[in-house]
Amino acid sequence: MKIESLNAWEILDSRGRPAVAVEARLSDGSVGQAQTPSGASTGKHEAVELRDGDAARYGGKGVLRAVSHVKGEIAAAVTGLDAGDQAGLDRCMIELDGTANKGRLGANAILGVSCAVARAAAVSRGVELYRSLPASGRPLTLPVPMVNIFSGGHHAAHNIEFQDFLALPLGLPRFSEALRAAAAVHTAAYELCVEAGYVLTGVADEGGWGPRLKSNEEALALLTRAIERAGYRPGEDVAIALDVASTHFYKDGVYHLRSEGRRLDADGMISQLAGWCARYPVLSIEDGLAEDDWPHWPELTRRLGGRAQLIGDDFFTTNLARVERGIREGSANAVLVKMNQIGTLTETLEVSGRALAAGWRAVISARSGETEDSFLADLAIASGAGQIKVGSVTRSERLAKWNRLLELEAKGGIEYARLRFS
Ligand code: 2PG
Ligand code: MG
Repeated sequence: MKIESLNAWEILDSRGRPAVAVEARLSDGSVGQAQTPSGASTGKHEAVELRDGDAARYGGKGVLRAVSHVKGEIAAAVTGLDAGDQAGLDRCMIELDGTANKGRLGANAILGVSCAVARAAAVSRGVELYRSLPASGRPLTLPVPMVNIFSGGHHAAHNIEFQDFLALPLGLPRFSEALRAAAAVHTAAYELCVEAGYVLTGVADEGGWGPRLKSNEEALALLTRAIERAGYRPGEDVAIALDVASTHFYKDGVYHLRSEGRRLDADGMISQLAGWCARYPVLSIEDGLAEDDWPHWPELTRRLGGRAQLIGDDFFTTNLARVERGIREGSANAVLVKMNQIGTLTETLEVSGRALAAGWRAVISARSGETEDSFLADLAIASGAGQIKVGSVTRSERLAKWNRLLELEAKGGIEYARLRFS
């Protein structure tokens, strides 16, 4: 089956900002659509999300240029290519763009095409998307969910510095049981906040709670109590995962934990995280240090790597060269994998595959700006990564992914990925 035509248009994401939708049509009549996500706490090494910059439309955030690149240059280049050859399609678009960061055509344009064609190919083959995606060489697994309970930082008006306090239901036997545990923790967290007198009038960007807590540590204490209140054993049934997103409160060698009244250098930050890991059931820390703090990441991993997974998000930006350096230098032991940080499906799978081959863990992740596209759920299964982070258990752009995983669990035939921390 060959690519016959592409169409694209501007849609809105979960923050009401423009995103790219692409439809690919194949020679046998198969059709596939995809929608692109968008981050708020972006790393500076991410591929470029092309925005129009025309202040008269969506404050400059329109994506009509990316849309016209799909319908014009990209369509002209990829029409007639074999839709079953994902690597060939992605290589063609990378070469057509010609920049190191996809800044000319836009990673949003390129990723939209990459995923829409993958979907159309699955339709053409008559199989579920996860069965049609390029084989990772690893067993297909239903991933363990990482579920946002409290938000801070860029996702909740900077109430506290850390961006995500997540439930990691690692001790449950099935995906649906793990998600149910996370939902129970989410409800318990709400009750605890109300009892403590916090005003909860809405949810944060990813559907979790964003109360005006006094400090990051208060969020850790509340989440631990919420796990207990929901009837689970902290650290055994349900652990805590943190996205510190520290790049966003790091300046000139100093980590500014304003809510804690502390200004820490990298060593101080590592000790602070180690202290919290000892007092609370924290088993996963993302971006504990800043995106270019290469000299200190190996020390963080030496200190905490025996107990916790140390994930690079803004640090690695789903970029193979950065992950290779991280592996060489022992900088971390896990990578966050976001398709739009790099801009093609092939490169995304390369990064998760490389991390897993090095004995690291990989977490397939959504962005804070999302759509109803559930592609990520199938990607998490196909990659064999074993973990997925999608936000909370509210808001339909999040549920599109969770509900797709529930559907695939119900249909059977895919093992659940158990996570073990020593
Ligand atoms: C992150 C993501 C998702 P954003 O930092 O991991 O939680 O946020 O998409 O804003 O980068
Ligand atoms: Mg992050």
